[in-house]
Amino acid sequence: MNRNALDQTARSILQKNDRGGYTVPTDRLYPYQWNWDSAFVSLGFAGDDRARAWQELFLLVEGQWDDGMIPHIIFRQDDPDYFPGPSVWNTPAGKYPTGGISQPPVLTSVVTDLVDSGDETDLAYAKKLFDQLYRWHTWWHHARTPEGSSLIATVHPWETGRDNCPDWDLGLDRMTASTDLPPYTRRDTSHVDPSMRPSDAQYDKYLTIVMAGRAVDWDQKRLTNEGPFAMYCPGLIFILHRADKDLKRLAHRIGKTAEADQLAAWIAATEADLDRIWNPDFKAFCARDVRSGAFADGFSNASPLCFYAHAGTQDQLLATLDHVHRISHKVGHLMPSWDPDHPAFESKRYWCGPLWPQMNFLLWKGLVEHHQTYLAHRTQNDLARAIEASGFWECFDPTDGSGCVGTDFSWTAALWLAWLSPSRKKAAA
Ligand code: 9WN
Repeated sequence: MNRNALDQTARSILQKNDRGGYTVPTDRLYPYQWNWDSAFVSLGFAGDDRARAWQELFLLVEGQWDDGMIPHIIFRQDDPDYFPGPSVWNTPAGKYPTGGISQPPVLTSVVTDLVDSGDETDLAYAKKLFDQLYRWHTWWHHARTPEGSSLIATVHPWETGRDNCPDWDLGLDRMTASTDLPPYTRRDTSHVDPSMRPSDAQYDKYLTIVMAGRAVDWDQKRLTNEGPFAMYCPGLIFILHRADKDLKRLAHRIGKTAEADQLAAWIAATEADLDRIWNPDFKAFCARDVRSGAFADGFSNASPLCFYAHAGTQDQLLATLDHVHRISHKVGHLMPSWDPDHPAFESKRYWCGPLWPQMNFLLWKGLVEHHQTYLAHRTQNDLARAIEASGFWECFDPTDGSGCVGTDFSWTAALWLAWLSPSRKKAAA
């Protein structure tokens, strides 16, 4: 398909997935508003309609909990197409029912991107969102920090946005699936090819963690300290670290001095503790089990987000580049979600191999900001080629660029418009 036609298709996908001010990731498979999906989608609207871009974000923060968490899903209606729905999560009543965990805080950096590429109206919108964003950052740094750690951990693979990445096998293998799970029917496997989705055994464990959240009445600090699963995720840590820095800049700009000081303290504490996720044998930032201290032993597409976060020593960044170069020779399309040299690599199974548009975008930003021109070009151009050849899929097989899992996907369409299309407008600059 030629590039002008792709612009039109991308716009029509966003229109089709628009549910009146917020956008579902794709029809049927994911029929609700998801947290980091909406952040990327906002960039896609921003080139044509700034007000609509901001509306996406304002509707997302409507899901914020009293404790500050902005949840990973907002259930504005009950839709039998998705499992697990609101009655399974059974979270405390807010304006809407929601999921009981969060997702990578890209939202903050999208807000500051819109301010950087915008005008006084954008700044006014950002000011209105500031307090809610700051409360969310406070929540991460309090509710998700295990005893003695300045790095945040996660309690559920879904919270990382990288559901069945082999990164999580360590933590999932340590826990046992509850034998008391109510009988349930997965819905995802009836919408898409089941061989591209997580396994049933993984779903039993995902559900077991949800039940553990319910058992502590969704007390998030308790879930972090006592829950069945606790792992450090380089993706979450690096995305929050960048978001802390971006929010600090905004805080200074709008005169929120005390908040800027607190953000500076979190930034310094994260930097001082970063070796906690540096795997010295593998020489990369890797996921790590909180309770056993064991490291994952493969390179994921979250490992090189140290560039996006502007974190790590010179030696750590160089070793990370060596891994990205190694992998760039193994696949036709950078950046696979899991290491092609690892036995758990599967080129079409969700987070076990496929390349993900939103992860490429974050990695590209980091590489550009570090003047890594060749690899930056690969992450951008390899994805553009895959979209041109295959369409707007949720993710792509990195070996041949064919599409995987969901079709007509919102973040793929949005990032095409904001970042990949030759006719792109300023939003994601
Ligand atoms: C669970 C919506 C979401 C993305 C995640 C992706 C997938 C959900 C699922 O879909 O997760 O949150 O049911 O598989 O892994 O990154 O936000 O697009």
